Amino acid sequence: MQSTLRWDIFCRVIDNYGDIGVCWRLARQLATRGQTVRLWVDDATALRWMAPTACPGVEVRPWATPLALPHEPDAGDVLLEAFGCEIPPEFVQRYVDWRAADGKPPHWINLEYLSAERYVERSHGLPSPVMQGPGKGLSKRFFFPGFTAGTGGLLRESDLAQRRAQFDRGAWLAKQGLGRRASRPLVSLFCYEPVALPALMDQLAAAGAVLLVTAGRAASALQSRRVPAGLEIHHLPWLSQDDYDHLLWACDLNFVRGEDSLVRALWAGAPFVWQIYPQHDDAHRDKLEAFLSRTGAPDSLRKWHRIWNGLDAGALPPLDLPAWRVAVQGAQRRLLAQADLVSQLLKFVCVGPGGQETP
Ligand code: TRH
Repeated sequence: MQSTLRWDIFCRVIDNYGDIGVCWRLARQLATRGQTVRLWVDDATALRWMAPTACPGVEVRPWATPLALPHEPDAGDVLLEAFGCEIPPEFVQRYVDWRAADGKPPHWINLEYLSAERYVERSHGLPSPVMQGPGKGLSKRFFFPGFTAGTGGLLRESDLAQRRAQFDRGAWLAKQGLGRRASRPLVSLFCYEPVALPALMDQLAAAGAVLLVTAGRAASALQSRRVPAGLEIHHLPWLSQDDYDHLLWACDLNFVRGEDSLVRALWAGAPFVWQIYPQHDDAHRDKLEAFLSRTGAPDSLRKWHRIWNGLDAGALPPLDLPAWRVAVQGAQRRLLAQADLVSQLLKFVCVGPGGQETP
């Protein structure tokens, strides 16, 4: 049994598009399962291209300072802060008052970044007592996405397999003006500024590939680079999240980055290379290795990742797409057997420790 709840999701855009990308995807999936969502975001610019059409059940509200507090007399049921962003105290105060007036228990969730590292299983679901501010005395709970059954899982729409099966690759490529390239190796590029980009371009030129370059940093990274003979470059406009999926489904090899596009590449099932979001303390090295181990990456793919991420020097090994395809499809099969993130989140909130409905 699933209750209809009202969710307040808070999202601060730090840089790039992962924060808002994950929050929008989460909000949308909650809404398709009958939930009502207010998504509070400090910079909604990217939603113009990422989400060009509204989603019934999701209302995007500006997170300005001071916050325009909702006038509704009724309380939201769940407070969710994405990636440790701090919910404005005036909103927390209102939430505390609402819950007290309703006599219902509070639900305050801290949604964390995705990682395949071991600490995720240990930390998922742990309480974090609030020590100060209007929420003092409450307890937030950590919700960690992840790759194993002991974590919060991965975002995955319930109709994803059906949409994938109905995808018409030829028609989609024709719509992008790529109809005549459909028989050539197609490679999508979504990246930061990888040092090995010229080496990749040389490999793709030798394979007669077409490189489909996403807008933004990937396009800038390519600017003023010499394009080797044999490689064709096609620049894409900003795509909606659904069309970005179509791009991944249409290509033979995908270069992805950050967090959300990584998960989409896994669901696409084609060979991919991930550029991890770099952290100053080099923490991304362990995070990358954990991911490669968790997904059973063969040696050639591991080596490729280390060089692509600037963690090892040396020449890029050849692209070994058949072996990489086997690895990604094996990982996909294992992950599909796990409950998706939104199903787990709803259970996390709706089902108390004893199995009773709590809100
Ligand atoms: O943009 P990113 O590099 O985001 C990063 C990471 O999430 C990182 O973990 C985080 O700390 C940092 O931001 C602040 O990559 P990511 O996560 O793949 O997000 C990109 C989103 O943009 C994703 O939802 C897919 C979407 N997208 C489109 O909708 N259309 C497009 O044309 C493209 C290129 C991307």
